[in-house]
Amino acid sequence: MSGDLVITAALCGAETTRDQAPGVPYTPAEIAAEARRAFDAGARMAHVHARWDDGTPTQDAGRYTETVQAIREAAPELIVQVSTGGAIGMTAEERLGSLAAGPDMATLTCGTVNFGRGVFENPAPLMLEFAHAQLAAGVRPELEIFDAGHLDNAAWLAAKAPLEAPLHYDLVLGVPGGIAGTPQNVVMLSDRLPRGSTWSATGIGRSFLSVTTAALACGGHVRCGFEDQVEVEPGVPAGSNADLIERVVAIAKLLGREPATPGRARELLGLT
Ligand code: KMH
Ligand code: ZN
Repeated sequence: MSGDLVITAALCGAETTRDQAPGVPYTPAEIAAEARRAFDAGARMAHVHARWDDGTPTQDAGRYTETVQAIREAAPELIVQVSTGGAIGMTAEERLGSLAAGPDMATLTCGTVNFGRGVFENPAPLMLEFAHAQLAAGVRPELEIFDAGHLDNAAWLAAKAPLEAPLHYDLVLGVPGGIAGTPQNVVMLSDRLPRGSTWSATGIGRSFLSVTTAALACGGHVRCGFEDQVEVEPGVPAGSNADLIERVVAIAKLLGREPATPGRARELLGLT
């Protein structure tokens, strides 16, 4: 029987460095190899950030295209979702560079949020601009929710832009500055989503276990990877994204859930 779980591998992010985890991939070839390992471990979607060879984050269209092509060659069945969040301080125009890579999906953050010592800026006009850019590119959005009020912003956006319901959301909990990574918050946020929505949850850092377990128990999907966690247990860095994905698969199994086939994952996320 096919499972109903879509695990997203957030392969490198924009902020995680090799000082934190030596296995963080930077180049297109490294990111593609990690994508393959992630797929083999049970991931069905890759959340992609591009980096230059020295690890500097970039939204450069050419670098993204190279990275996405390498992923598609290494793991053709993986759903490819690019970031339009980029890194703190990037302009809106810069951030939209990733759409040129021809992804299946792209992130769309539903509001401004403190982000560690910085501010991740997503004012209303930017949200609308990004929604229209994604519609024009034929890319399905994933609405990123970093705080409870972002759900209200998402509802505002869905009323202003012709986004096709049901929409897919990622609840990101545990960012310093955003909503705390607790099981109660997973229940509260997922309960507030419009009926019929699909959703995943991401527990940043050590909120991983409680957020992941709550999401799995509530019928949600899960995102994990070097962008979100660097340790498989306190003090032990993951060697690969696959280590983090295997942990989700193990918890899921205990809760009677298993990864969807690649085709089922596309159906579940409205990509067919
Ligand atoms: N790097 C963060 C500031 C996304 O990918 O859409 C934003 C981020 C969200 O990673
Ligand atoms: Zn990201």
